[in-house]
Order: sequence, then structure tokens, then C-alpha cells
Amino acid sequence: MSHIQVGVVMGSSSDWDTMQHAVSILQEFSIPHEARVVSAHRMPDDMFAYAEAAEQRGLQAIIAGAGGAAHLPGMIAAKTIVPVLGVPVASRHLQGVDSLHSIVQMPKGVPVATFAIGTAGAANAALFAVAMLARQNSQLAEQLSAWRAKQTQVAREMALPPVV
Ligand code: RP5
Repeated sequence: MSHIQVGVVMGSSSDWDTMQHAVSILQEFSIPHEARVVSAHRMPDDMFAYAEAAEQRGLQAIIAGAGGAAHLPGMIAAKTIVPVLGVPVASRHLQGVDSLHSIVQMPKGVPVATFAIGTAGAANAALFAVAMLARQNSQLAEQLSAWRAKQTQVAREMALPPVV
């Protein structure tokens, strides 16, 4: 069994600008992870192999980002019971609303937890994965609470500019 706990997959290297925000959070929390391109329509056999091996490899969550038709998260979810967290990547022509609708509209029976379009969604998917792992890891739970507390402090110290 591999040591990897969270897999981050995306449909194209062009998704990396968005998906690196998920990887950055996983790095910050020292979560063993991997990141790779697994294109649903250009490498469907690889996609199924990845999904089919996920549980046996010990993955606890798969963060899957895609743009446009964005079938990657749903198709991975169709082949594994490992929780899939979907990130809609902003597409060139429809700004990611297409990706969001595609990922969030999974028919009943095969869920994909769907996050916001773009970098906020990528970061939040990773934070959600951290929260899931923290249920079984008290040290990680403390780390996550501290991360939230820091964020609260930053918000409390926010200053507003003068009225112009
Ligand atoms: C999807 O198509 C990818 O997830 C990406 O968001 C989009 C465009 O891919 P490229 O044409 O940039 O490779 O499969």
C-alpha cells in the first residue's frame, strides 16, 4: 500500500494554475499527496485504472479538477468508493459555469462533493480533505484549528481605507 493519502488529478496541465492551490494547502499541512494529469477524454483507460486502484492504494480522498464538459470527477467517482472532491476549473468560453454545472449535477447514487469555481474551490477542496483526515488524527485537527484561528485574526485586523 502506498503512503499517499490524497490524490490530486486534473484534466490538463492547463488546469495547474488552479489546482496548484489545492496542492499548496496539502503541502502546508504535510499531507502525503500526489498530483497528476488524468484526462477523462484523452486517457480514459488511465482514468479508470487510477480510480480502480485508489482504494487499494490507501487514498482517503481524490481531488479532481476539470474544465468544460468536466466529466473527470464524476467518472472517477463512478469507479471508486473513495470520496471525490470536484473542482470546476474556469473554462475559456463559459468561465467555468459549464464546469460547475457538469460536476455538481451528478445523478443520484454517485456523489461528487463540488466546490467553487477556480482557486477558492481548489484550496477549499484541499481544506475539506484535511478536515476529513483530521477526524482520525488529533494532531492534524489541532493544526487545522490553528490555521483557522490565524485566518480569523487576519480578518479581525483588516483595516478599511478612507472614503474617497
Ligand atoms: C479539460 O479541458 C481540462 O480539464 C481543461 O480544463 C480543458 C482544456 O484542456 P486543454 O485544451 O487546455 O488541454 O479536459
